[in-house]
Order: sequence, then C-alpha cells, then structure tokens
Amino acid sequence: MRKNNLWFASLAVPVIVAVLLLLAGSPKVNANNQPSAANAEVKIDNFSFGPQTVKVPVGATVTWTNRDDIPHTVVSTDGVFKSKVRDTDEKFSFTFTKAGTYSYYCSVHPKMTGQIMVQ
Ligand SMILES: [Cu+2]
Repeated sequence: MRKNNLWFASLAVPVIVAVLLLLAGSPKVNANNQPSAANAEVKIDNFSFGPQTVKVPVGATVTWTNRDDIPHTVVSTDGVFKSKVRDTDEKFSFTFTKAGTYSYYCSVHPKMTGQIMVQ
C-alpha cells in the first residue's frame, strides 16, 4: 500500500503542475484579446454625449466623435484630459490607465456632461 501511494504521488504531482500551468495560461489569451475589444466610442450629437456614462476596463481607449454640426470639446473635470475644439466628424481619443470615475464636459457648452467609469 505504501509503495502504491508513493508511486501515485510521484505521478500526481507533475500532472497537477501541468494542469495548473494550463489553467494559468488560458486567461492570458483572453487578457491579450481584451484591450481592443474593450475600447469604447462616444458620439457627440445634438448637444449631448452618448452614451453619457461609459464603463471600460483599465487600459481601454475611449474615442469621441463629433457628429454635431457645431464645434465641441471634451474636457476632464479633474484636468486628466482636454481635447482641442472638435469640428464636425473630428475625433478625440484618450487611454485610461488608472481605475476611477472621470467626469467631463464640453467647455463651449458646459451643460454637456458625461462620465467614463474605468474598472
Ligand atoms: Cu459643446
């Protein structure tokens, strides 16, 4: 019995290690695929940001596109990012590297507000 147990243990340890390595390896594939798929678009139209609240993972890039026929800006309330004046069909992108809630507004029309939640 004792010999059998030792034999089993000597076989089981490498098998368990191999399974753990496989399990540890598979999430990396998902993590590599995630950033591009997790990027988000915000449309500026009719004096509003849509969607007004966007949730993205850390590392995601958010791109705002001005679909209005009026110039707008995208300015972080806390000074984290600030676009130039964006005319029709012009874009602004920012990559969020830290978790948090980022409120922003249009400096030309301060009643236009939105937020990016980075998790
Ligand atoms: Cu505006």
